[in-house]
Amino acid sequence: MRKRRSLVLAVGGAVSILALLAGMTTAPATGAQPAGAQAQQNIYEVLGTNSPQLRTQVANTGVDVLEAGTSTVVIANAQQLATLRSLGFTVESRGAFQRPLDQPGAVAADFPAGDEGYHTYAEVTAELQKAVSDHAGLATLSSVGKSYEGRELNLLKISDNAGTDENEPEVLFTCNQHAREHLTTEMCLRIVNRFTDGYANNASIKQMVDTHEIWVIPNVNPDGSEYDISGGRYHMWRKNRQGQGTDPNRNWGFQWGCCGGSSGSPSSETYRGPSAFSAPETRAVSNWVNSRRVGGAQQIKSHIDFHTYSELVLWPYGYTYNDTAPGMTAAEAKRFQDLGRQMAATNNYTPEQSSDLYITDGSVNDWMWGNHKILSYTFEMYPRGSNPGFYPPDEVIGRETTRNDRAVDLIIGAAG
Ligand code: LU0
Ligand code: CA
Ligand code: CA
Ligand code: CA
Ligand code: ZN
Repeated sequence: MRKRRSLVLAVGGAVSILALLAGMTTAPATGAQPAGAQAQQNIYEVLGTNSPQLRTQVANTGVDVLEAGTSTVVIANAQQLATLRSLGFTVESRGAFQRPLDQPGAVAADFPAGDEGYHTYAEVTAELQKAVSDHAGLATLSSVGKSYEGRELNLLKISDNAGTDENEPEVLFTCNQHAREHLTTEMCLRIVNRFTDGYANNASIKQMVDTHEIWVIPNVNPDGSEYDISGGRYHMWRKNRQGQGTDPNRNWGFQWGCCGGSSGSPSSETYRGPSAFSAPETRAVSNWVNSRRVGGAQQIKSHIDFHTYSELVLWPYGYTYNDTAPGMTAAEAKRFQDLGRQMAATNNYTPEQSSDLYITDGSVNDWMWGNHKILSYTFEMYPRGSNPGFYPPDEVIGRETTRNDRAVDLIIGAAG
């Protein structure tokens, strides 16, 4: 099966996600918000969700899905709870926490105490600048555009003669579409550092860099990730920071909003936005990908979008349960499966089609493949379950990003 799970409340000294959330109740409010402005949120376990169809039903109520498996752990309000029960689900309470309210334009000094090993947006930008200055000719830094709050969406290119657009297969890595999935930003930084620092002394890295153009966007949703760590504690924030927030991974313009895999309600955690690419972040990234179509040929051949958590390798389509669909032949589906399973064999993740989890529409993978025939995967990184969920301690960054080195090499190889 896929994402499992029971909600681990507290396991032998380890910090559970609920303990983290509970910590929010006592932390002082900071920034622009009125002191103490918080919203009560309740966590529930929805039992018996042992099919993708049932999990899709749960997700469609607009709840925040924390884990989807034989039961599904969600944050739900009273109305969503009533809807779930009216649909016939058995729903059990798993406690409450206070979610801090908005801090518009939040800037974080660093991650909450103990997790400073993670990189804030400013720290990421400094790392990228350092990669360029340490490796002249091997890396260039630019931007695909600005976030809703005006942050540059950094774009790092790694190749020999990086300043020149050479005729080499291109590969894209994107991270941090979802605000709270901070380990993914570290994954993109691992890719940057490995292929720049490793170039001089590692023949296989040199070979990959010399024969490809590797693009990395470490923060697709920098407003969200900065907000999530503002005020010295985590906020469990997922979406971007436009209004009540748009889910970037429901805002892409392929079969947008088609199939019950997103919500039209701005308060939903899977709000698709008022139109495809209404989020400045997805609009900017997609425009840049469109611009890589040179002389009628898309230069980017393969792509991984990193998420957390559940240790999965996912491939399109997400909008349909079917393996094949318009734009996805049986042979193409088999290629996705074969490469997906091959990558999963290197990192011990679970490989499956995206919709085996639940239906999504407007996801990045569907757009990359549907519009550009880019071999596009989602990796759901460490951990497998809710402890430690979205907030693993910084001590695991090295182990859990290195874990994907061989899969990263495979997706580069798959570009040609
Ligand atoms: O966007 C999502 O819901 C992803 C899964 C899809 C890529 C199928 N899960 S996440 O939000 O928990 N990262
Ligand atoms: Ca830091
Ligand atoms: Ca080159
Ligand atoms: Ca090129
Ligand atoms: Zn995600």
